[in-house]
Amino acid sequence: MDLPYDQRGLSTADDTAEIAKVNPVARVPSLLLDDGESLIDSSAIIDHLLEVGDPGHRLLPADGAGRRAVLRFAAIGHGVMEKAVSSSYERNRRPKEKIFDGWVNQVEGQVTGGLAALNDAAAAGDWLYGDHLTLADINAVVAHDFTATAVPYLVKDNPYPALADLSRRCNEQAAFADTVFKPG
Ligand SMILES: N[C@@H](CCC(=O)N[C@@H](CS)C(=O)NCC(=O)O)C(=O)O
Repeated sequence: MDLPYDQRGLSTADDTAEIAKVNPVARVPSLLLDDGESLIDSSAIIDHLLEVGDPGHRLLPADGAGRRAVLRFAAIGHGVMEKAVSSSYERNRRPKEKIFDGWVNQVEGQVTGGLAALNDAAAAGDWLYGDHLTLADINAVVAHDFTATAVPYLVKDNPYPALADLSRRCNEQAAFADTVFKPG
């Protein structure tokens, strides 16, 4: 959207007090507006950014079946990311002997269920909805790419080829490529 912003990388494990200053439940992402208002949860942040940056409703139809379809795909992508985070926490934030494989399998099944649904939709056409990129594609690509970072073995051997291809096409654009996480 070409909206200017500054990004601060804070860790939910180490910077809890700092994050809690803008979000009482100490989670990221949070967006601080210029007047100090804080928006919390990516859905509320996206809602605001679309209002400001997409007045023509190109990324999310204003109403009707199109809006519902895009929000449904976006929610699947969002769910995939939440469950990939859950898997990562279960495996990485517990002492080894307290990791419960049954729970890891459960949440990873939710990740792969969501990715499979997005892959089926990606296989049906150039874009998940309509004839151009929407929030549905953005969330699907971010979900795919985030899974590749947080739970890489779930996307090993290219099990979601249409989704991977959508990701490849989108990442040819700077708007996607510039957001790739670079551990620093
Ligand atoms: N529904 C939230 C989920 C965000 C999320 O999972 N954030 C993690 C990122 S590591 C977090 O804040 N974890 C710390 C916690 O949940 O306590 C959103 O979309 O913003």
